[in-house]
Amino acid sequence: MRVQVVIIGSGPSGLLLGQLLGKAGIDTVILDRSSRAHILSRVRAGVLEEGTVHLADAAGVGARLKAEGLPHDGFSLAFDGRDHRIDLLDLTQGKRVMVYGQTELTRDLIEAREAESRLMIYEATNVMPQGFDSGTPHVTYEKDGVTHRIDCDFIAGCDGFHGASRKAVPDDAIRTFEKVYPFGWLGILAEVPPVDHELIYANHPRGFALCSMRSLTRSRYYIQCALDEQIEAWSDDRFWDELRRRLPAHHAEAMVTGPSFEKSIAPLRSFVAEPMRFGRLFLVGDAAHIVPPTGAKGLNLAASDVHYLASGLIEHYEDRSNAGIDGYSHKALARVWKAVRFSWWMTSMLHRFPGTGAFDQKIQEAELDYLTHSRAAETVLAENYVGLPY
Ligand code: FAS
Ligand code: PHB
Repeated sequence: MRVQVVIIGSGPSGLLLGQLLGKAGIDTVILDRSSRAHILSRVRAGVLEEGTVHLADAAGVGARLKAEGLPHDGFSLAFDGRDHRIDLLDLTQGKRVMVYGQTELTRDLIEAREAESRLMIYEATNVMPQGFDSGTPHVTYEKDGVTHRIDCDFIAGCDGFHGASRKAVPDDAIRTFEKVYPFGWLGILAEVPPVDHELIYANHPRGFALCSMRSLTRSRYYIQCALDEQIEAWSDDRFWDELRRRLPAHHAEAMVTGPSFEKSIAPLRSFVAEPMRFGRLFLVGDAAHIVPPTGAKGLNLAASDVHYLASGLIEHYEDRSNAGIDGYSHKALARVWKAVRFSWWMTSMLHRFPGTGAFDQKIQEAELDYLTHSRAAETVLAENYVGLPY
């Protein structure tokens, strides 16, 4: 088989890229090691930047997002028993974010690809990008006991942090930067109305908490937890009690609790691989970078990577110009590092770090105090949260 672009990974990166290239008449195949059902069972991000919404529109999946997504004009910081609202709309002269689950966006993208009869190969094992630094880029994989080969012009490694694409790059050709945080997030989903109409990011001596949502009847909550926490040790009652202890009293009293139907622990890390291009192989999204979810940037960075790469590949085929693909890594990394900084800053400001000394704790409190008394400080937070320009 031969296609113009092989996409490894059927998460938001791979699916968005596949749609944008397909709309431009570029033929692709998407390979994923997981099943369709498993991909659609994953619960991850919840906040989309306007750029991501525009990209979803261009990919032909904007309708349900706009009908069911929740536009949010602001969010609150909660600490010292009180709230402080960050008015995104005012501080950014009209920008906002859209609350819409990554699971739903993934479903919309898969269904759009299927409706356009574009090739998807699930449960492909031992997927290997090859020949990307020579003249014969191709991908091999196994399915039903048979080894297959797909020849192509380009390979998009959209296979996430644990994927095969980044690992296929020779060690001397890639440089990585990493920071692992000494805590994780324990998250639940429950069919209960959210505690507030906007998100609440809480800094509390017992640890960070986040009140988010998927709809007006489905809530998404997180609490900071130790890295060695076991899900089995967290009953719903224990979770709800801990979450309420970390929120100001008026939120704790108003909270509607109920049975969770999803409960998971995610570790937090910052990670960047440079460069993001190796000959005919491009790394996209989590395959190239990871951010702690505090700044709601992971999925949105995947979207801007896709925007840069899709534009470059379309320019290659339509205008016979390689300027876009040659500039992909530099352009993507410039935006990635600013989002990595913001996500690190939000995480540092809102979490309680084990072993933090009295001085560092006072610095964190001063950071929050400065934010609540300076429009300039709020504006910096707001413009990063809604997403820096592409
Ligand atoms: P993904 O990891 O989503 O997709 C990669 C795909 O590649 C998967 O379908 C996988 O099955 C496939 N794959 C992997 N290895 C393969 C191989 N060897 N061969 C073939 N296929 C392979 N971001 C936020 O903004 N907010 C959040 O709250 C948030 N929470 C998260 C929680 C968790 C547990 C995780 C892991 C991430 C979270 N993220 C969050 C980040 C997340 O949303 C990512 O940024 C987003 O999924 C990135 O999309 P992709 O780059 O497509 O990678
Ligand atoms: C979510 O709803 O899952 C979510 C929202 C905002 C974040 C992280 C996660 O910063």
